[in-house]
Amino acid sequence: MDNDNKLDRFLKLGKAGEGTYGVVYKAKNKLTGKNVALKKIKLQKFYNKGCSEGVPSTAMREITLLKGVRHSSIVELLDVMYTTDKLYLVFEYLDLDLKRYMDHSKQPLEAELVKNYMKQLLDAIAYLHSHRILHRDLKPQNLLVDKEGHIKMADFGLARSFSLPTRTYTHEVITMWYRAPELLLGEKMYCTGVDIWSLGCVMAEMLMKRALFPGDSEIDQLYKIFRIMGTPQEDDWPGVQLLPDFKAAFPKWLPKNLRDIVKFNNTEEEILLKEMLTYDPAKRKTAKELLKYNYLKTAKLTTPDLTAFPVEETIDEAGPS
Ligand code: INR
Repeated sequence: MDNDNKLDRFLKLGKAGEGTYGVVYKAKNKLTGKNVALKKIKLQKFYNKGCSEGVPSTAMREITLLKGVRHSSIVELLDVMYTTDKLYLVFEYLDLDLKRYMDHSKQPLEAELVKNYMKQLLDAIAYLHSHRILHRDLKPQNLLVDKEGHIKMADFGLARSFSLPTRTYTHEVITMWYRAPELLLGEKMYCTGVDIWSLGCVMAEMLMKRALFPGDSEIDQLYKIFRIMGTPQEDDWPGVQLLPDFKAAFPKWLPKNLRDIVKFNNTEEEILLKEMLTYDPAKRKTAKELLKYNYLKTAKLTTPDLTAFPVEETIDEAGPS
């Protein structure tokens, strides 16, 4: 199949965003009239080492994996096109990400909307983890929302085939606000708990309308966590002092009550968030366990308030009249 011709099936409508590895365009499938997200990834020479036809085998393996992922709360990878120096990933398209939605809303998200989103996100994470896939970079920018109340994860999985970067392809700094403490302390054997921590940070942000731990460097990130959660100790997190980047000289902060920082709507909400922000990754509940919590039993599809987001007019199938 000639991939250059395949690309002609899409009409680029404009830039949607910039992911970690490449620019994302809003595009239209000329045949079906459906909008898609077209993600262009420039392949560096490095990735081509030892690979036939210029396609990095690790990336291709990962993409094969992604194509097998099917969940209502994960953006669907529809197609993959590649040339010698570029990869094009075709995804389903959603008009808005959670970061923009939160930036534009005047208040913290409604309790019912937070619950709705948490149910869908934990469901998606349980699905990914059951397929032994870690997202590793959950954050509001990677969570796409629609007007019906769905939320979908994007920009995941690829992070595994390319090593954890510190900057995007345009040299933008990658946020550490959602990074789990075990990662910040240099744990190499991290597991599914890293995604639960990130999701906890996202939940707190939906309730506060600002980030819970907005660090601007690795040490600032750790200290932002420590100042609220307390400096981790051996009694609540056995083995923490043995992690590569743990320092005996860390200031010893006492834990604050999260209730004094996050304005909870009810106790069940507070219980769920506290579980997700448990220090010891071994004690942190899994997505499957959290899905059994009472809080989520009453979750239902709740629509976001999109009055501040007029639906932008795009060229439709018939073209401009
Ligand atoms: C929007 C994005 C809407 N939709 C930014 C965006 C602003 C407004 O990145 C996006 C995507 C979409 C998107 O609709 N589908 C996907 C991004 C990505 C994958 S990725 C799929 O992987 O994060 O670049």
